[in-house]
Amino acid sequence: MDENNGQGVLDLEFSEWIKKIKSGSLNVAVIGLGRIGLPTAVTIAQAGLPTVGADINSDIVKSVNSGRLAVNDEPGLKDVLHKVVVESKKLTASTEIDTAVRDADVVVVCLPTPLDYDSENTDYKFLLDGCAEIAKCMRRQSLIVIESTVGPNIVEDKVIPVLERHSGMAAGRDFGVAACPERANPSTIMTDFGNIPRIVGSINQKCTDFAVCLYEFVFNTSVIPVSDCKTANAVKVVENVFRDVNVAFINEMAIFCDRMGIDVNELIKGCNTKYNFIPHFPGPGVGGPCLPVNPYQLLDAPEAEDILQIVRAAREVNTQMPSYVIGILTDSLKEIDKNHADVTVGILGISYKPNVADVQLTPIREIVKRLQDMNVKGIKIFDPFFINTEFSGVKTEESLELLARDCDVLILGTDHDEFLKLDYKMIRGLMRQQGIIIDTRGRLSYSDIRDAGLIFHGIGRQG
Ligand code: SAJ
Repeated sequence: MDENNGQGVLDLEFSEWIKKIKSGSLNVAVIGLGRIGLPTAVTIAQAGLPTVGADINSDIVKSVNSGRLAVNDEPGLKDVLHKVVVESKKLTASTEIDTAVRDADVVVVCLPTPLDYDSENTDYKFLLDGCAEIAKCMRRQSLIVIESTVGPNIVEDKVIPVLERHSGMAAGRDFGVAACPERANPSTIMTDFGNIPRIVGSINQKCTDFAVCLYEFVFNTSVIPVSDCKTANAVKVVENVFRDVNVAFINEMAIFCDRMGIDVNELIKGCNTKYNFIPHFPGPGVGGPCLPVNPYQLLDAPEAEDILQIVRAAREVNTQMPSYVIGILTDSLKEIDKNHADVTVGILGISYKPNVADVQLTPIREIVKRLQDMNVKGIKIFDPFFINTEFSGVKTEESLELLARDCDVLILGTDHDEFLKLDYKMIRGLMRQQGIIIDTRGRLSYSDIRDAGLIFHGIGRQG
């Protein structure tokens, strides 16, 4: 008999649910201890709830159970992990899903939903296989919360059927399902948890009420209930697709500026004097775990089949930006009467966005691949977050100076803070004659580069 006299938590009255949470006797499982899952499990345990995390990666499980981080790249996570594992002992981890789920009142699912780039479909295998395992051992009247980012149709059309088929139970009658998609950003997750509101939808009012109460208690942030799972999941993907579309818009405006002889930075600055303009900035393409993936999660839905042209067009624009950068390089070589085979190209920055060590779907990978296909004489890379590693078959340099030495062209791929104030005279001295700098991020000073005797090009930039 469990402490609820054989009842499951969803049999409880709301007042009993609150009591169970506040007394720290609500058992929680977190399935998937990756970028989001581990900070989520740690935060739930930090709120005093006994939490068991599960991950197929035994190294992650081992490091969690020792209170150590395998990779310490999330500010604020390390200390809290140690506290909840070693001191309060509220968090343990296992490689077995049933060890985590069998005593759990709530199961939070943080499994990856990566994009299969060739088919442009999201790969839901990890999520659905994980849910099948959960279904086999989940408790009657437990609450399953999907945090993984999925298309708006996925929980209702795929996840719930898998949970029902492998448990022999009926959603709503025998167990609850809610969606609370993660909204934290890599490198600021632990602060985002308390600052960014959460959106919760579920299959019935009781599950919504219970999930809202749990997330408000654990994450100490505002939790917005919506009508159902599909609405919650639509909010998450649409807020990022909005960003992808806006980036595509400004990328296309930058290309138009190149043809018009308008400086896109001046254009954006002018537009931004209007209260309802939301500034976005041109770049070499769109990377990261979210923006290049979320549009396809919308487009995957059968209901999207003959519509969402703007979403599709935005993806077209953003995925062709690496080619546009290569075009700028090709045109600039004509100015110095050189061709690809004569030049060594240096890449400044490979992360998908500034000041993070993250190359997930970075557009710079496509730029390096295009340079390799063009058989340029040499390719060099420097990124302060990736010293002495290898990226797309290229060993990264230890310093900016080693990168610039004997380069003909430098391409700014990522606007890390340390690239924003470069000593262009020093760089010119290291580069070969008539050095070219291509700024794909619109962040470098045209005049400083020109004054140092270097050729400058950018996306939509005019001197
Ligand atoms: N990008 C541009 N121009 C822009 C904005 C972004 O080219 O004006 C590019 C970036 O260089 C990057 C990609 O788009 O390659 C994505 O940039 P991002 O700032 O959206 O960074 P992400 O992928 O880390 O997005 C996450 C999202 N958060 C979640 O999904 C939970 C996004 O909603 C946030 O707005 C973003 O973090 C953030 O603001 O940090």
